[in-house]
Amino acid sequence: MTSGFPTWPEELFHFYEKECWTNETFGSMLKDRAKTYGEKIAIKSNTKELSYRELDQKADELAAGFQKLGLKKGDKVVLQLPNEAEFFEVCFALFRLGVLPVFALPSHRYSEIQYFCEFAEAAAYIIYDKHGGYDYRKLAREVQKETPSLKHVIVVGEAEEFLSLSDMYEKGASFTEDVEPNDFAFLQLSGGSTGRSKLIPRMHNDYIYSLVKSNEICGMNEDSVYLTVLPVAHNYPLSSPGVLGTLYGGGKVVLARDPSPDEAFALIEKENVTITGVVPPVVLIWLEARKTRNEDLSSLQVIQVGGAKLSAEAAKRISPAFGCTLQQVYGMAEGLVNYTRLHDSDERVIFTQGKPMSEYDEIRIVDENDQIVGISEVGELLTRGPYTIQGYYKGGSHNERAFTKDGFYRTGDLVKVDEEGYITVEGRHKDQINRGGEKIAAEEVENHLLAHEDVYDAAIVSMPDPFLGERSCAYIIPYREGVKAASLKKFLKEIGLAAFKIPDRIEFVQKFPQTPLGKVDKKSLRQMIEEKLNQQT
Ligand code: J2J
Repeated sequence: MTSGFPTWPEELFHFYEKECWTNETFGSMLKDRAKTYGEKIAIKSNTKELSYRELDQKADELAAGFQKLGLKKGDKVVLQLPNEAEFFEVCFALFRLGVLPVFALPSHRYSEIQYFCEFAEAAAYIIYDKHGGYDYRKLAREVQKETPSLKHVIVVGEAEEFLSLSDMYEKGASFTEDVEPNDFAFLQLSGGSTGRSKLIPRMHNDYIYSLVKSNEICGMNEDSVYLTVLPVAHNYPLSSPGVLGTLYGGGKVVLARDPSPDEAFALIEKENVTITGVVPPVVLIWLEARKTRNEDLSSLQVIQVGGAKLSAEAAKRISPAFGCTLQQVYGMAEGLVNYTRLHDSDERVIFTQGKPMSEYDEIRIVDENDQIVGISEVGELLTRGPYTIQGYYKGGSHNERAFTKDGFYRTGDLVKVDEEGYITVEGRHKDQINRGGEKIAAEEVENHLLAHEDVYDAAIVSMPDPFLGERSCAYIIPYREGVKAASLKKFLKEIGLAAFKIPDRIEFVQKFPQTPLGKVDKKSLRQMIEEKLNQQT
């Protein structure tokens, strides 16, 4: 494997290898499931249905096609596909070939994609032609101009001057993989807090272990039908237990184009969906919609809510409204995932974000000096375990700040833990906005704003929002009077920043409040905007 990947401490590695990991690869897992389940439907999208046998076959044919194109073990490929069956054909093909996909989101634009391609030295970029009214080929043209490593752009649909995915299948090919369970399988994206998104390297072994544990806790089996309403490249719908957990368990994955009640409720009724995972704003919309709509949702056994804090008021309404179990999920693409258990008391399910899924997850709650705090006291959550990374890809000195010397990941989340290990998320000390589950690294957007000729300084903070939980507010010190918020937003859009990162609100000020150490006092800025919002209502 090429450099840039963290090495695990040998002792820990051998311990997990013995105690936890199943020593499978994604490729071997799919082969086994194809043998067991054959013509059973694995994936159903709006346009396509694939049995386990077909998915396995397509993955082989594509792996052979990608190999013929010159992609080889250790290469990286930026993958930006919506919730369609091709996502999995491509993914499993790359897994078999040992090529690592970087899981970009459909909402990413030039700024993010160009960075991922360059940073990962991606050999290929795989896209849909058009989706959600956006033409990804236009983006590919711009990115390819700037990225010498990017040899191929492969398009699902109308390829124009690029390669068409449909020409890549080597019909009837079978493919023998040369991949080990301890190889890194893909690069997931971090929410980030400093600068750009970091890339998270996950191994076949550690990720598959997270599927095994998720399946146990979420009751997944071959009768499970999982509805994917969030963008599938997110770690949560991919693995908690998500699409990959469902396939591991031999169930059926149903892909929704979006989380609207029109789409989701119709699919739950038609496909007899048993479990789905959403973020808090989606469940709020569903709760409202449920009052007036009459689809039969009785197949639903579990609604998972995670990605951002669910209010206790909303949590209380979910089981009565949908006649099923609520499961809170608090996880992170770096590893650790916590679940409330399906038979937990209402109290637990409403007020906590669950407990770690593995008995081998280690949890430390510490104060600012890294001293362990007492039970039920709030502190930062540090964690280490059999599926939590030991470092970011090419993380450099950032790895030293993000991990302790003994390999604990600093989550940046402020939590408290009760006697039985259940965690409640109380806040965050990382400089990030959690906009309804979408994470925004303040510094990334601030740096872009600082590139504007009228901006002397910029500080981005969260502001409370009844629907998304948080939205973003940019405080700006301008060089001159008369600068307009709209022109700054337009500037960010034009440099190709994903829409969810563009500040929801911009406030102009003469100076920023400062901490005693002379840093921007973001706590005061958050209070300032909160007071202003309160006065307006
Ligand atoms: C409060 N904050 C939460 C929750 C995540 C399962 C579920 C979610 C993610 C995810 C994931 C939260 N309450 N229930 O990868 O496998 C915030 C925390 C956390 C950060 C991680 C999974 N659930 N969060 O959201 O990598 O701040 O993963 O550290 O996108 O989201 O974000 P991400």
